[in-house]
Amino acid sequence: MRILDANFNRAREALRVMEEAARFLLDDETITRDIKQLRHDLSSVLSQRPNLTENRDTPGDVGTTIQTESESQRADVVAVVTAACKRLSEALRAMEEYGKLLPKTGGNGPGLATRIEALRYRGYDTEKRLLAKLSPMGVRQWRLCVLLTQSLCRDGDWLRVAQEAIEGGADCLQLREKSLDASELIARAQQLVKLARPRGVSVIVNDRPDIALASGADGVHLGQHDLSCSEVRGMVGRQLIVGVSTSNLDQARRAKEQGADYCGVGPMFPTSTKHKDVIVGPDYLRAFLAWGQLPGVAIGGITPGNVQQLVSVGCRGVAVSSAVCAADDPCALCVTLCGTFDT
Ligand code: TZP
Ligand code: MG
Repeated sequence: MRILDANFNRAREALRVMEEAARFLLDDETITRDIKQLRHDLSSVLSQRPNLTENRDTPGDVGTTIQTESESQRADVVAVVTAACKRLSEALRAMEEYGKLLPKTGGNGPGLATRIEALRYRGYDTEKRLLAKLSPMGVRQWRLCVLLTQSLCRDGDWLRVAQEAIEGGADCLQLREKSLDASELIARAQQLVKLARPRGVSVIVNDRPDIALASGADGVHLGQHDLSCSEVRGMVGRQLIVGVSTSNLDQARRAKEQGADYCGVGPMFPTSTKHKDVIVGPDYLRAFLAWGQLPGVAIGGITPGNVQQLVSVGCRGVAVSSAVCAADDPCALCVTLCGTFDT
């Protein structure tokens, strides 16, 4: 009974930690409601055992003072929630196994072990949904992000460039259009999501968190003169990857403080795609990599002819627009760019 009591508390506490994430970090009503229901169903299974606390002996519990290093520190909220999910499944499993020793009570319904087992499966499902939503799949180091702008594409065929970029190894596509109506932007973002998602390629929308959310894209990219990263985090929580363009370490540090997931690092080389007064060049990339606190993609005027200069200072990913969009063969160009990282 002490084991059941301890694990009942453990499971309930784990569910609380999970519920707070769904409620306050994700603002997700459905997952919050499901976790709350799980907590109530757990209590109702245990209500058949009203004498559960009778044998409780916290002062005599030899386990209360044993702590491991990893329990006292967590890297981020995802680690906190992951630990809570693990605690839940362990606690339910312990209750299920020891519950098998109990004589059945309360009629012909399933016994305690069987009912706890059903809760454990619901717990796994909830864990999966919660963690999937909490850590957007794309917070990773991309190798090649292709910025898609129709006016730069040969024959204006931006979707063909997107397809070829994926074929050529791009692992991220950014929709970058400065003068389209919202309805057209959403339609394009949706087309990109449909194309990219099954292939594990991320979709980022430039400037517009609203379009990113509405289209089901993975994230939004912000410049220094757009909505700030904190403002966007305030609006979207962890539902989107948020990236920020930076040209120096102060901007990178601020982006990190404000909750950015990655930085654009540039401009590396002169570019006609966007007006830039200062070319910060590979020196800033070197400093950014030495700082090392966020994933970054180098950007600005990158071509197969100069990408090696970046790789040789340790560059792990690039964002490229005109060189890919305007190429005769965007697929081959992407293959060449990606290939530089393998040498
Ligand atoms: N931000 C910094 S440089 C740049 C942006 C959007 C332009 C990237 O385009 P290109 O054509 O690869 O230079
Ligand atoms: Mg912008």
